[in-house]
Amino acid sequence: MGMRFTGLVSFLGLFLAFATTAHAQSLEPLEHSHVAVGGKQIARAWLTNPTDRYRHFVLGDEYEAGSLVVEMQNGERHQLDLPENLVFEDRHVRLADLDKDGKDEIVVVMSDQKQGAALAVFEAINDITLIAHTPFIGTPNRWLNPAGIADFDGDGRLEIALVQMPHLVKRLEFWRMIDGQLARVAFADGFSNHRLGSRFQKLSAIHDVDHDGVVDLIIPDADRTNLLAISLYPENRLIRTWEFPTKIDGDFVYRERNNRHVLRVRAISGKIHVIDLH
Ligand SMILES: [Ca+2]
Ligand SMILES: [Ca+2]
Ligand SMILES: [Ca+2]
Repeated sequence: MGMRFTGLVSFLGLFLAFATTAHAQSLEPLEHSHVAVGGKQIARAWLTNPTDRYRHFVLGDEYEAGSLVVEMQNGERHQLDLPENLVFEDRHVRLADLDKDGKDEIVVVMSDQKQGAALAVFEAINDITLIAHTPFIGTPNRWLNPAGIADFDGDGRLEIALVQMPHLVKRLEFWRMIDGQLARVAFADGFSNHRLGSRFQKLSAIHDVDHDGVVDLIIPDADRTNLLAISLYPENRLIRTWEFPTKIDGDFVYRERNNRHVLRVRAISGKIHVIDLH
């Protein structure tokens, strides 16, 4: 497995690097997608070039993105066009310095026609290059939804939280870049951060719920009727539960107000619940 995975990464990296040439195609952000704004070498990054070649449509629109565009702080733009077997099954790109080299990496869900989704990490310096990805799920039309990037265990390195198959398996996983590879460092079943067919992917928030100096992940349980706070420090555990009268739906809004943090969580009824996190 290890060798096969390593070989795949190398091959894919080569292919994708080769595909990043200048293009005259539209660079407009994908409809219903979000442009990421960076403070390091990347100014902005977004998904573009809608395609219906991967007929899963888990995010409610009958397209996915075929390309990724990165605008650097110096004004240069790079575009990466995926090969026909792949799409970006995502409406967000996330910028984070996963390897602590002072430059942001790009974190995005990439799906294969035959193997379903993986979480991919791209480098953008003079070009866009795939540097790591989680193993593809292995079956078409199986998806994962990222849940947040933060130092969840207080070791100074970032972890990426994601839910594998949020409509089926509902497994929360934490991954970290170690020696250029993504390694899974923790997982637990019983979580979901997406409703099938919904455009909303941000059913999660990052906050130090128990005030121990290490941030925790706030995320719904498997049927989205309880909101849970999960801590990886000093051990993996559930630290708080908020019960909801109906299913949780819609992007969470996290705000600081008068030195207090509040989380606005929408129920599927449309009612907004305001949680005071202190
Ligand atoms: Ca970096
Ligand atoms: Ca960490
Ligand atoms: Ca904490």
